[in-house]
Amino acid sequence: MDGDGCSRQCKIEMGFECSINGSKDQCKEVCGDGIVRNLACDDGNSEPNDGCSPTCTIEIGWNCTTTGNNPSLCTKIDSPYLTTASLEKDNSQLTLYFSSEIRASENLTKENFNLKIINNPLTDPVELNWTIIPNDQVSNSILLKLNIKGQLYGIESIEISIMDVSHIYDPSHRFPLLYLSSKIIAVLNSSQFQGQQ
Ligand SMILES: [Ca+2]
Ligand SMILES: [Ca+2]
Repeated sequence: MDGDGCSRQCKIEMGFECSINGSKDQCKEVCGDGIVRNLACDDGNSEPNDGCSPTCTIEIGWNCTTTGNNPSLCTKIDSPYLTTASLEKDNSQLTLYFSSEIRASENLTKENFNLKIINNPLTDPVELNWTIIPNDQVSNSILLKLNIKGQLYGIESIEISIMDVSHIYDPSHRFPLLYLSSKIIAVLNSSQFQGQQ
């Protein structure tokens, strides 16, 4: 049969090498010749840390594609990063969106986030507290429950930054977020009066 290294015509197929073991030919795919048959990748070398390992497996944090009989092309995967944030109409919940799917580790705490209200005209500042809404599922967002005490004038925003990125992972590669985005801003919805409770 074709595709196992030895063709129907008993020729060694491209990308394989065969040796005679007893009465049978044993064929295995060559790793490092730049031709992919069944292996995950083959970049034509036996070097590690370039995306395709010396045993022709795709290395963690990389993505490899192969077209035709060309060597695999591997590119490093960017870790997820914080992109935008949005608020519920009543400012009770803040959703932080990431560039791709993430998973929050159980060690993620509210202290990993720094949230502050900016542009509030009062000298007596509005009090802002938050808790994380737990989610152990893969998702492209993290939800924070907000508790705002004080008067808002409709010109305020929340400035968000992540203090410690090591508790948010790229789920497919188990990498923590590598890149800290700059601070992002979510505009608070106008004329909310909270804090009666
Ligand atoms: Ca090969
Ligand atoms: Ca390699």
